[in-house]
Amino acid sequence: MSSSSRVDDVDMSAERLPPRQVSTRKFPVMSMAPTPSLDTSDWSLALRNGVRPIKRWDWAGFCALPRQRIVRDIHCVTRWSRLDTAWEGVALDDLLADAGIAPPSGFVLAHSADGYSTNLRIDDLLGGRAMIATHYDGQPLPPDHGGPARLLVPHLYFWKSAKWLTGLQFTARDEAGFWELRGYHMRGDPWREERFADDE
Ligand SMILES: Nc1nc2c(c(=O)[nH]1)N[C@H]1C(S)=C(S)[C@@H](COP(=O)(O)O)O[C@H]1N2
Ligand SMILES: [Mo]
Repeated sequence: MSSSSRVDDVDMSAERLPPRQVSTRKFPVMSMAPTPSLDTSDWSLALRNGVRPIKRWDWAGFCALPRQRIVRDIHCVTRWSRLDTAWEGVALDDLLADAGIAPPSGFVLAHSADGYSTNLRIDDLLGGRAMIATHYDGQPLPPDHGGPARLLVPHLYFWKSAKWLTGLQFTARDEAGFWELRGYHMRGDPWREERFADDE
């Protein structure tokens, strides 16, 4: 027997992992508070510019928007990554198009039903880079993972993907959210290892 490795022995996942991440087949639940119980009958998503309301979608209105399916790798700052996760939802591009607006500022604060928030640059949300996901792996998103709807910004560390999304607020400046106020990075690019505020 030859000891040379065959192509299918090579772990192709290595080059898909950002620095110091480890691949897992599990899907851990990471929450700062208990899972809120949300019913789609009283669910809504509010889009605001500062304090000014722009548009609000109820569940039926939100589900009528164009939908996308994507497969992406996700990376948690606690060092686990999960490859090839399959999601379905509404691209932020399509949400803003439905609101009939161009972004009034360069920054967004995402707000969640559990009091969580996280900040994002608008260019990290557009161009097909982010969605509001309602389905995971072909099934409605389980409550522990943010159902009925969560933000999904897979090219940034997973804390940026706010679960139980209830609002998106344009802000004039880049305003820190829950973890960013507690020392985490304002942007959170895993390929640049932007974990903490003082990582370049
Ligand atoms: N509303 C809300 N969103 C949240 C969190 C949270 O505590 N509340 N945790 C964040 C963190 S730190 C991570 S790693 C991911 C975890 O998502 P998961 O539980 O589906 O793995 O959700 C992010 N979004
Ligand atoms: Mo996290």
